[in-house]
Amino acid sequence: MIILFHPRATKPRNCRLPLAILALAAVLEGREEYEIIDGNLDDKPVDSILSFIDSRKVDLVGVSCMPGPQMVAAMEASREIRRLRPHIKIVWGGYFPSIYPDSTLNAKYVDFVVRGQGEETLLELIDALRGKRSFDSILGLSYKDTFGLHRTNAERPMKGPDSFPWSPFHRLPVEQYLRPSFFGKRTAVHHASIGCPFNCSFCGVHAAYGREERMESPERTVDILKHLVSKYGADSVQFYDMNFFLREDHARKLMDLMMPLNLRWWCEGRVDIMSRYSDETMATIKGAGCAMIFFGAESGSDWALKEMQKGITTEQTLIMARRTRQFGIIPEFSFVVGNPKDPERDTRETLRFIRKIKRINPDSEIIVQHYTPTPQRGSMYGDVDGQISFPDTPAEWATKKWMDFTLRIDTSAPWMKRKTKKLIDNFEIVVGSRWPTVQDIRAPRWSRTVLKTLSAWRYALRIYSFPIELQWAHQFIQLRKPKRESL
Ligand code: B12
Repeated sequence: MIILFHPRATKPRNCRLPLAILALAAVLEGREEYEIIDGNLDDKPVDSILSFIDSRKVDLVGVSCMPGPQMVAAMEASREIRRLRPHIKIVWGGYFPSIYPDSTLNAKYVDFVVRGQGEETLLELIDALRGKRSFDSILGLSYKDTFGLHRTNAERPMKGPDSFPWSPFHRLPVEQYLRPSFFGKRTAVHHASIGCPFNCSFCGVHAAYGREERMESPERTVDILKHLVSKYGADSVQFYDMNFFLREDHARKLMDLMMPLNLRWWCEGRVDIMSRYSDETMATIKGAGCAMIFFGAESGSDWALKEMQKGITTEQTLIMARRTRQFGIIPEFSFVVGNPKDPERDTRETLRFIRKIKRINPDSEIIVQHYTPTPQRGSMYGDVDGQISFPDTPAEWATKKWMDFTLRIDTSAPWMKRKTKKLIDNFEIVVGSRWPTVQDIRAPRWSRTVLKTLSAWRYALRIYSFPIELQWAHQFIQLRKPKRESL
């Protein structure tokens, strides 16, 4: 038997379908005996895993994790399983081990790491554990050999979602994952592509997957959505693809097929791609139920965008601020402020730029985060010319310093002056109070009024320092932070 374990990543009220585990379950279905344990629903996942180990023949525990609190939960559970049942093999997969395979393997409780797309690597690993093939023949696998040395096999070429079977939704209590959100009463999640063809220097997606994106066929996306609507009553959906829109013809086809489903939805897009879409396509996107699009605007400085290899311009961001307003779609613009090249200038220019966006489209949701590098595939140094040396073990990643780094709260980066960091944090609280996010459906109307009133003068006069009254107000009014919301 194989155990697929999804450690806790969110508060139970924010939990969503564990897509990684479902993708792996899809290839095990009908082929292997397996169980899914989701720490977001199960308060004592280790006990559940141990009881399977004690009552069945378990060949492997597969742990999925992304950087952040989920990695900490993965670490604690794996450590405990290793301590109590040392004979059980443990494999980690997902964004954390894919980006940091060596740090992951340095942990005594991890035997294997699956990098990038996991379906075929997992099946081949199971075969190898049964002596049917050798570990060194498995693409995308890192492991410890008999001497304890790390072995890193070549990358596995990626396959499109259509190459794999559908997720076995019936293996989970799907209803419990369809949570109320700004988009609807029962919001589902879906990933209609995999990977990303762009090369943004700070992003973890190509670090984990390489530079490719494979789209699911529009027909299959819509069949899956139909299933979620008819069987489980989904009325809205969040698409988790890095780029939900790549080719305009693909987008048009998908929109036409989605239209009859009457879903309200959210997705991620790029300003360079969408600023080139025709008005007709934009109207079709709106007509198919698009309520909000997340754009990585990243910076208000074109030189910083170039530094990040983002491939967009500030002008394209402004165009999308205008176009989303024209078509009645809420844009969510995310910024990673404090570029290492000149953090002060980047911060100054980006804060000014955000004000400009707000003038063009006051409905824009603004996400302000600190510029946080991710080590890239093949990079000789940790990152940023060796200025950051990344932790060697999951335990070190779990310390407060590195958790703040991962969550983009405080990078403690050598290039960032305290003064600049404070300015970014203060601006974030002022802009977030002046325009409280619409996505917090639990916040009462009065709380928004209080925050708007308290912050109006600061925003108008550009006085961001010492926002003590706002910090105080936020202690009573727990407004969800877009993006970090979800934890
Ligand atoms: C959904 C999502 C979330 C959800 C939670 C998802 C979950 N695990 O429950 C929420 C919103 C909570 C979230 C939060 C965060 N996230 Co997030 N998230 C994503 C997102 C949009 C999609 C992930 C997904 O579902 N993919 C679909 C599945 C099918 O793919 P997959 O996860 O890669 O799984 C495949 C392989 O990795 C592998 N695999 C995975 N697990 C396993 C296990 C085994 C045993 C095996 C063999 C294989 C395997 O096989 C799978 C199938 O091929 C990605 C971006 C993206 N589009 O990928 C960012 C992303 C993973 N998140 C990221 C980040 C940074 C965060 C946060 C730290 C953000 C923040 N500032 O707070 C938090 C921390 C979360 C936590 N609690 O630890 C980064 C990570 C990279 C990095 N630079 O560190 C990403 C890449 C976004 C980005 N571009 O920066 N996130």
